[in-house]
Amino acid sequence: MPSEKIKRSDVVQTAAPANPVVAGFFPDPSVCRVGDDYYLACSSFEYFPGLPIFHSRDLVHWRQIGNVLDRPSQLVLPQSTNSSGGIYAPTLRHHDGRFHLVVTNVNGGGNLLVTATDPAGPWSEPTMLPGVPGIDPDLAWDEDGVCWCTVAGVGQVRLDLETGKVEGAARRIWSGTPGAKAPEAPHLYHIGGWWYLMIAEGGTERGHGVSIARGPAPDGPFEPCPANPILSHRSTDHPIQNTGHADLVQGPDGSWWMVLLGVRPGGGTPGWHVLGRETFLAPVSWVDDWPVVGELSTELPALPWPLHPTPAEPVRDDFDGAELHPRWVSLRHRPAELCTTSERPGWLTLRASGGSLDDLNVTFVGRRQQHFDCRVRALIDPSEGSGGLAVRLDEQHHYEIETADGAVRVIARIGPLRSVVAQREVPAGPVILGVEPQRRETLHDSRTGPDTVSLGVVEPDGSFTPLATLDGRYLSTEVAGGFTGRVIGVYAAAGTVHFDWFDYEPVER
Ligand code: 6LW
Repeated sequence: MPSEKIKRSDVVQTAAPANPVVAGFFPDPSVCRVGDDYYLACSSFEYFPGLPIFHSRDLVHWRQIGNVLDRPSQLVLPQSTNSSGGIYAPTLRHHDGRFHLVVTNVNGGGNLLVTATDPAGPWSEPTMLPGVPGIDPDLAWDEDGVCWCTVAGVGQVRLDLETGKVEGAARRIWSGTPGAKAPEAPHLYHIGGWWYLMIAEGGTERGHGVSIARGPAPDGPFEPCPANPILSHRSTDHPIQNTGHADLVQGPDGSWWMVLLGVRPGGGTPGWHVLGRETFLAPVSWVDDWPVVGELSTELPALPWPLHPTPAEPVRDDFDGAELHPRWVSLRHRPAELCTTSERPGWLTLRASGGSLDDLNVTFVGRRQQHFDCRVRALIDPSEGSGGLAVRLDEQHHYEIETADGAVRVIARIGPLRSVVAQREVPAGPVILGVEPQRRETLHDSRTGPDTVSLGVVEPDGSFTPLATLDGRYLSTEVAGGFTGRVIGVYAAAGTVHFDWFDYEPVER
């Protein structure tokens, strides 16, 4: 078939199973197993819809089946919600025939519970849990059906799931390893004859780790594992760093596994990670009734059960359907009047609300950057306004290429500084804009950044002309701070802009 006849939406991305099992900014994984099926949910912070949820049959191939909080009635992220605020770490469990998810909205009412019979949705309206203090709530049920809710710190309450009320005051059940900061992300499990309390500690940066304690009852008393932390990559040169915030699950053959967050820093010193905190998988064995975490590497061990590859993702989103794929996220909300595929069929129409990506209320819709090297393109019709294609970390850290009135310009916002770094004229009419992050393979010296980000236009002959190639470190978590990662997407800066399609294609090097 001649290549011009191949529809871009038929071109697919294939991925061999490898760690991370869910690449890009998908942190704080919580996992549960129901028969042969596995489900996993991650944090989403200031983005709407919230709480991406994935399905797998083999623990290594995961496909996003929806978002748990996908209706404005379930998820209120006030305009004042700061980047890396909003929706923090969830716990996903299946109990009595229903999926239960507890999570914290740090900017919108604290802890909440939602339930569903189908994890792809719809999920219930939230039950607010005003008596549950702090962040990182966990759920576990004992033999009498009592629900124990454990939170960062590490405190615990008994919870009535019908009313959302707690019984008694929160009780401190463990403080983690003496001297280690931030005991958080607790998960409580009844395995064999013990109740295990697993936590993250050391902070979610390079010192991050996983520790565990066990006791005879869900409320303790707990004795710490002599081998704590049972997982940490602190002080190592391991390519996966910041490892922690874990959850346990059994494989199809009864073996034990851990999902956890980690990052892949690049560049020289101190190392910068640009894809956010990602979800990894590690094997677990048991010695003397304590879990021992096996090799965590970018290669996965051979699995003794059949693999179920997920359908490959098309490179192109052509905006032909009424709904956007669940991978698309907006900032804080997505009002239909500002973001719609029904105004011009086959196109995504965005109407400006804020003036630029510096604004909390900018109209932006994007997807996570999931590969170090990728090629992103979008066809924009700017005849009724201005807008473009952006790589976003937060309001203070973003690069974009924007078009209006027969011109394109590249804008860089780094901390308090904003600059137009390149501009050029283009023929009037629709323009194909492009962004290409590229990992640096060679370190010139100890200060070399992790990657470069080229922003430019596609010429009528199909070639890509970069207008600027910028250091990617400024769009890294080590520079910007916070808990998220890069999101690449389209936005409106003024008036109304229309996008015919958006391509995201990993580049093999
Ligand atoms: C989350 C905490 C953490 O609540 O980071 O790495 C926080 N662990 O448990 C935000 O993701």
